[in-house]
Amino acid sequence: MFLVWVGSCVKVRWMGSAVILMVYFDLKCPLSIGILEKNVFLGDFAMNFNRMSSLFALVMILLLVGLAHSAEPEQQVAVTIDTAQTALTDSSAENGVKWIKHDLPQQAAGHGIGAGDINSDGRCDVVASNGWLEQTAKSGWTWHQEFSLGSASIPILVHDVDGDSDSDIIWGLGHDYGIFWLEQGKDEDGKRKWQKHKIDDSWSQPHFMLFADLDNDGKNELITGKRVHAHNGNDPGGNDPPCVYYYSFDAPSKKWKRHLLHEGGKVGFGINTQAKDIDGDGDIDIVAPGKSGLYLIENLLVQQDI
Ligand SMILES: [Ca+2]
Ligand SMILES: [Ca+2]
Ligand SMILES: [Ca+2]
Ligand SMILES: [Ca+2]
Repeated sequence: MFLVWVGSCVKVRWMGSAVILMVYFDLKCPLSIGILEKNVFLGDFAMNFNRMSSLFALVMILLLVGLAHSAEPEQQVAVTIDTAQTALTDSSAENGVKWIKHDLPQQAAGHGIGAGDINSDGRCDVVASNGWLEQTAKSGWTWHQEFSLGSASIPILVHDVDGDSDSDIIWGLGHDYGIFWLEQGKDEDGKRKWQKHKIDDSWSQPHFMLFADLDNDGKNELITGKRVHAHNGNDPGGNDPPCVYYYSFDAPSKKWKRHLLHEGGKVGFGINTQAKDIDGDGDIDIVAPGKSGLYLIENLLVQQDI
């Protein structure tokens, strides 16, 4: 396709993604409106000047360009970079909070990230898809390539699942089926080893998960849900109905029990679900934003007038 630009092209949100809306001429049609996403041409809406008056065509152009410019701008936080001190200043924070940049080893780069004290030395470590970064006493990092989680959720959770005082790992496959946990243990030589257990692989795209005590028993439950259209429907099970569940762990049997929070509707997870007592009645509720909308899942455990 041969393109000649005749107006501005603008960045807008469309179907949950950032796209470029452009007005152009091509050889087949004098005037077209097209959509471009990450260098991939998605389609166009052609108009023929021969069948329209010039005045009407001009009005259409102005309306479309005006609509594009009035689209909601992406929220931006201004960040200035002080290269001499490798410090970042967040202008949205009061009193000018400064962030000092620390480079982490590249082995930790990939899909999925989490943090927690893996080796119980009191220092927080970083967990990645293919291993974990041990924070050393001198603020350095040592890479341990001890497992392979796949395209893991964000976050990967570090938690002592079985209550034996060492940290285990919980994650979901953010773009496939499956929620799992890695049990930490030791082999005959005292060397750390990991054993993989399945929690649930009956639904796909558990891209985000969190802990909260939903039943007020003093122990946190694992809460997660389907990230609706995590890859715009192209992941395995990507067009299956949304769902939200929480899971409780029974230590003697080492089994997880699934509890239903939502099925059969539109409520799913995005990438930043929160668990808070929104209505102040003494139980934890869930606020779930995502591509299918923004939802409050109200906990009815405690029902009292407030
Ligand atoms: Ca540690
Ligand atoms: Ca453990
Ligand atoms: Ca609980
Ligand atoms: Ca509540």
